[in-house]
Amino acid sequence: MIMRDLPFVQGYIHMATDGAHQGWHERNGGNLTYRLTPEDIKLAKPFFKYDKPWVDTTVVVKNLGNEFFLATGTGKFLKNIKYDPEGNICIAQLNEDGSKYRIVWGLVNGGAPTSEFPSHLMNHSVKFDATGGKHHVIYHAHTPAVIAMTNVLEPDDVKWTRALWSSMTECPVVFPGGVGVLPWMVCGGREIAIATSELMKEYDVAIWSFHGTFVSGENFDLTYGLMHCVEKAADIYMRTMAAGGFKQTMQTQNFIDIAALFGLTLPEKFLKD
Ligand code: 2HA
Ligand code: ZN
Repeated sequence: MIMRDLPFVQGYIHMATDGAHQGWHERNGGNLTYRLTPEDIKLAKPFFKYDKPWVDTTVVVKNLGNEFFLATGTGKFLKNIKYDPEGNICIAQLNEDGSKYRIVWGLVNGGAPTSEFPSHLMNHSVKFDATGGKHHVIYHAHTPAVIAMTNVLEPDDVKWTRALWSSMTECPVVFPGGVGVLPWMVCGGREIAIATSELMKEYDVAIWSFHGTFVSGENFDLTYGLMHCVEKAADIYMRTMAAGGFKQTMQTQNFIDIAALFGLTLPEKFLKD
């Protein structure tokens, strides 16, 4: 068996490929990170090499000390991962206090983890605490309908959550916590990492105005499905706007009924008329 055959690497490759087919990853747009389980580490360890230098993470994520992450390489195209995983993705190990990382596998032609690695790490850190270690996947995509929607709807968590929930009945079931929205910020840096991780304390979805979407989830399927659901709802919203706007839509009572049927708790702030 080689590294690319391991189940978690296969899951990663499938997700990146599916996202590319959706049109969410033009050029080197978007990135995906996965925190390895103890079982993954056991399988992958024989392939690790410890000859690369430690590099500053620019953010300190103490609760992730010694964890391993499978990550997209910076500048790499997600569509190419399936043809050459070793050249386009890497596994990075964090040091004891979560302030540095080193590449232990992959990026065989050189390179570094995604430019959004600080945001990914901070999101992993927040979600690790919030879910008791259940969440393993952080995914960033350049989702066209969501980006278009940031041109027409102000960055307000309540307005966005209601707009998306109202666009498709499944939405409150798939993201009962709602979505958080950031105004435009410089990408790739510490500030946007901190702002996104603040939203991730409350939500599994963070929208970056004029840029794209960040989501967090337990595994590849659920995280991809969340991204897909948010993007589809945004697409329906934009189609409706293009067709002359909403003539009728879902009401607060409809959400309350869905919550009762599915045993969900929907935050009060999204249930005001
Ligand atoms: O990886 O998507 O936000 C390229 C990006 C930066
Ligand atoms: Zn991006």
